Amino acid sequence: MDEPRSSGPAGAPVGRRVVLGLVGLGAAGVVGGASFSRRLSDWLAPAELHDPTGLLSTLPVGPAFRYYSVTGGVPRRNEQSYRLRVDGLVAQPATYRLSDLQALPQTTFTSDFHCVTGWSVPGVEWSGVPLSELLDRAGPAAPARAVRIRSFDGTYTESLSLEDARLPHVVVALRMLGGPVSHDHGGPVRMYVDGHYGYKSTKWLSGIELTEREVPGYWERRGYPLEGTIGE
Ligand SMILES: Nc1nc2c(c(=O)[nH]1)N[C@H]1C(S)=C(S)[C@@H](COP(=O)(O)O)O[C@H]1N2
Ligand SMILES: [Mo]
Repeated sequence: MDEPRSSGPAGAPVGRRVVLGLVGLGAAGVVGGASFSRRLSDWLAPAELHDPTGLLSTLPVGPAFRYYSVTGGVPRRNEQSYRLRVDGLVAQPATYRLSDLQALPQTTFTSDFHCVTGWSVPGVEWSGVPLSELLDRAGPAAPARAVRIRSFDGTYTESLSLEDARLPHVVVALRMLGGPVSHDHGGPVRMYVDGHYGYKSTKWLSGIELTEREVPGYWERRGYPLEGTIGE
């Protein structure tokens, strides 16, 4: 890893102790190199880190998520108001409440998160219901080849081939980073599609519709690849 050289927002040099502290928090690999050439405004405060001294928030970079939303405001859904609809080309359409999803088998795993624009967060823990579980319960009809995913932000959509949708680490995520998925991260329920760029992981999940073919999603209509596999 390159030794980062940088200065804080006020021009104060970022000391070696702070840098080593970041490394101690598991930030190695995202601190330094090309990251430091990014504009300060491209980075949010690393709100996901424990930062008892407040020192980290003076750094222009960190292994932190950006909070993305293509819409201005997103309504809040909670235990009472949350619903997930599974329908389309299925034998058994269903509506799940948060408690229904919590009662289903869960899977937990850790993976690196990659946004296609270049930022990554290493070692993120996810838990949720495998999408394959919901698909099995719905019983896809013979012509179904894809899923269309909707968000209760009212705008964002995504799609996956049925094959990708059945991979074990494609989850309807209820937990992320050791707690319930926060509103800003797309809670109470979001998608996490492992092995694919972040745009495939729809936040504020509201609908899963089985379709005959993949319908390009929000970013795909704006030029992102339909497949979205990391490294391709
Ligand atoms: N509903 C919705 N889902 C979304 C997005 C969005 O703008 N709206 N952005 C996508 C992109 S491009 C990325 S990288 C991730 C970012 O997740 P985060 O906001 O939890 O960091 O969410 C994805 N899912
Ligand atoms: Mo992204």
